[in-house]
Amino acid sequence: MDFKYGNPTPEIVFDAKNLSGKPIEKIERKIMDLNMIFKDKGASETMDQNQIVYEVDCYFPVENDTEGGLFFGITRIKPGKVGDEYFMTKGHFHSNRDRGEFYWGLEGEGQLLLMDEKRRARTEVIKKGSVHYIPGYIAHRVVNTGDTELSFGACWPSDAGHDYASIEEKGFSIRIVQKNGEQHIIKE
Ligand code: S6P
Ligand code: ZN
Repeated sequence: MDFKYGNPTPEIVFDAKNLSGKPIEKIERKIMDLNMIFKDKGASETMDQNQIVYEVDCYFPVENDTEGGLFFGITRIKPGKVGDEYFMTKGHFHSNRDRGEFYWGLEGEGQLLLMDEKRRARTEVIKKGSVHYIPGYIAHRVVNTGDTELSFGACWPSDAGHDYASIEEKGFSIRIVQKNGEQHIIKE
């Protein structure tokens, strides 16, 4: 690594729309990848399975599982609903449960769902300028409750790993749905 002062070229640059610079890994999640997370399976099955729900641009400067390293990402969630439930990320615990993470809002508005291993859940409003510290042992999911794209940044340890299976199996204990034009939190 080059430590000279004033290197004019940043490793990567980001805005609310994308991440660029060094090789960026791009992940797309479509309705077909997310049928199991929404409450209304009938509604998701009738939708265009190729419709993109969210995209993630990731910068992995070190190998996966490196102790002491960090990863960086930008997630963009489209506006939309499956039945009355807003588009959202899969959500996960970290495989190494004690690893934390930062999220920060870039554009749009939504809710960050946080849930501990006893399934106690709470929400934080995520929007431009909001910063969210997600401690270890806490599952996290973001829901786009607005009618524009919601984008947010994330920084997490390179040895955190992702446990999606626990969420696919049991879900979160709360969901965010729209009723009479307003967002509501419902308990499972
Ligand atoms: C990684 C970090 C984010 C998510 C992204 C998509 O630890 O939390 O980059 O990967 O927001 O969410 P999910 O739940 O599908 O990984
Ligand atoms: Zn995470």
